[in-house]
Amino acid sequence: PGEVGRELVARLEFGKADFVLLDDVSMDEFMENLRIRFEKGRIYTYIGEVVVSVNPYRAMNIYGRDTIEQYKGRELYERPPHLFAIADAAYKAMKRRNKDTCIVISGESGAGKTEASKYIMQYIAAITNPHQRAEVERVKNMLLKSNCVLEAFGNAKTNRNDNSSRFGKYMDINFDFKGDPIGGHISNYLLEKSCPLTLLSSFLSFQLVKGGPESLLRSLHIQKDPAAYNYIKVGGQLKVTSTHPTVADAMKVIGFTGEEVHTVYKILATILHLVGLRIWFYVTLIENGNLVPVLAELLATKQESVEKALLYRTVATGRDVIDKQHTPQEASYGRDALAKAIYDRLFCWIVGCINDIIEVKNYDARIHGKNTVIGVLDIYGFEIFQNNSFEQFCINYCNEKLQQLFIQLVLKQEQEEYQREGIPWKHIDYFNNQIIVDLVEQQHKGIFSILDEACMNVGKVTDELFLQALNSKLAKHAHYTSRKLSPTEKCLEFDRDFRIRHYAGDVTYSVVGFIDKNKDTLFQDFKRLLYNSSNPVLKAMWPEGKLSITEVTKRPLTAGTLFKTSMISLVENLASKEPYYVRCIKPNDVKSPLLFEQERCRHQVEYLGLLENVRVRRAGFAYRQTYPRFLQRYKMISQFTWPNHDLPSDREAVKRLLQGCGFEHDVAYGKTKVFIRTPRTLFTLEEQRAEMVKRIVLFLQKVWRGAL
Ligand code: AOV
Ligand code: MG
Repeated sequence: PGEVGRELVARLEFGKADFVLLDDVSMDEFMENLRIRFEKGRIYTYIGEVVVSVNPYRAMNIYGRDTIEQYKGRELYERPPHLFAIADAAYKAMKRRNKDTCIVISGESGAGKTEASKYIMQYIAAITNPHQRAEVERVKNMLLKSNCVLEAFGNAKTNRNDNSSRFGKYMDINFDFKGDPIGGHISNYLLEKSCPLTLLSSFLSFQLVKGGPESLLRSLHIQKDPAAYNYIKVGGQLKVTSTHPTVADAMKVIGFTGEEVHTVYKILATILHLVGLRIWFYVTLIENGNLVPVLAELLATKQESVEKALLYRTVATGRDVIDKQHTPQEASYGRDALAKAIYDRLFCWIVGCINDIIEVKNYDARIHGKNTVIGVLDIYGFEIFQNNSFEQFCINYCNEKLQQLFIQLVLKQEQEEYQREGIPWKHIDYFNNQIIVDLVEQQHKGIFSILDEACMNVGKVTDELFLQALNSKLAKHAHYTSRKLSPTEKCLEFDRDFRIRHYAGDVTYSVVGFIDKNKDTLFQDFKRLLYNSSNPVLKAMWPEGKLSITEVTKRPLTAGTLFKTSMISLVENLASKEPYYVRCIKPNDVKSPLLFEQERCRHQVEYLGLLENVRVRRAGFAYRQTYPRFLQRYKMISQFTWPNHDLPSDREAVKRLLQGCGFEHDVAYGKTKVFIRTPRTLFTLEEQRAEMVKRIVLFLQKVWRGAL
């Protein structure tokens, strides 16, 4: 009775730690449990091995050293649900079974993905390298510090999140045979270039305008008064976000040279000045020409070259090469494109440097040693803004891909396996978003292809023509509509709107800017300008500036196609690993630690497919193994199977073994595999095995001594 009483109290107080334990799998019960746990400060709950996390919007005292110790080496169900448990599970699987694993963190913008990824990294760093090997410590330190640098350059304040990731990050951590981290690799996806201003306003104003020493500011020609840069005002004021104040220090610790850090400052200052550079509206002339020498100095090039690159482009006509003057509009476009491109190159260069620093150095480990990987994916979440453009389109497509992966791995594969194995199974319905993925990425018929086609048209290319093409090709698609196709709909207010019914909700996109952003043109003259800089760091960022005008012929791949390709390979990579999932939920839109907005949360639970996840999980089995391997591990716990069995098949032997242990009610026998429903059964088997192994060892030791 004591046990039952405690259990009951715990239940009433904190809700159920695993949604699988709900009495009735309904949306209402699910939400009730989620709410109770959130209100009691239990922000993590399981669905089997999936962690559901609700952003607490307050500091939680659950990430300290003592908590880490509690989770280290434990099985998933032995402790209350936690990110650390999932990190430990991924780590154990990697170490014990020599498998690459990955942790996929998903959820909408502001749901807590980036924070979760950092806690996971911290946990892995804390539990490894018990012998304090210096090289491993170095690698760990680099991996942790790199986060702070990347965030400083790649995060920004948005309406949805004060510290929103504007780039996707996938980080592989490599482990040696001892299970210690020996290196890593970061892949970054689409930095949102269109708003370097937002990024800069946070970074620059904080780092330079406010905090920088006088001499540094002077050398960069930056004025101390932020008002001088009110053109980078975003959302009304120069915003200081949670940018780390010691980015430069962190960069130096990671291994950037003083020279490199200083170049980074110069590049940031260049962008700041470029954005402030004005072109006259009617003539192609620079209005505030005093900035030209400043730019030339910062970029280590000649004044004339800067001016020329801004106002002219070199074109090859037959055998002649001539300088053609831009129109004022072209010049303004070029200037903006340059500012964006410089920022993008800078970011990629920083990622590249970090990768050089953290890559697995030890040649032996790389080539011969057992080298397994844990990947951690933290990407930008699904987002809907007032005005959604190409970037939101890419970001939301990325989230569709990840949802598809989740469906493939958690819902679909699971059910297919039961069918294959001939285990009685009642199919569980779920919404499969493949249709939306296809709408976006399909060859020829998908939106990216239609966009590329529009961009390739010779003659006048406009966003409107692109929209026309969409309308004519996708008119019948259930997840696509537009102003033209449904003129009466309220949310399709403008002629240039089209709407996609995403798995997570309807998003109206404005087609304005799609063509430009997809083409992502940067006049070759700028590339040459920067390649010819006498600053070696800057030069290294622009290798293709080496080509002369007559050598540049190939049309570069479009931004959309590049993004699509990178997403497809990301998902392939993730699918090749053993995945662990963290599903983040945002409790409210006002960053309150107290508010659990029922409808908002319910919507997320719905589109994340969590209820279906519970159903599949509940009807399903936690553990499965082929008969021979199962026997290999557990045959010593039964007299019928140890040391060998004389039954007609391994399947029969496993059956006999499990009957003997009294687990008959908790298992099912497939064609090639045995399925075990609850993890507890497996723990019991493991315990019995450990006990037998101990006895066998003792016995052998006796025999051995006797023989001596
Ligand atoms: P995101 O990564 O999911 O959004 P973040 O991880 O940046 O969201 O979380 C947003 C904010 O919520 C953080 O800045 C914290 O203030 C708070 N928060 C999140 N998780 C926790 C936690 N475990 N404990 C305390 N506070 C937390 V985006 O990057 O926008 O998709 O593109
Ligand atoms: Mg983030």
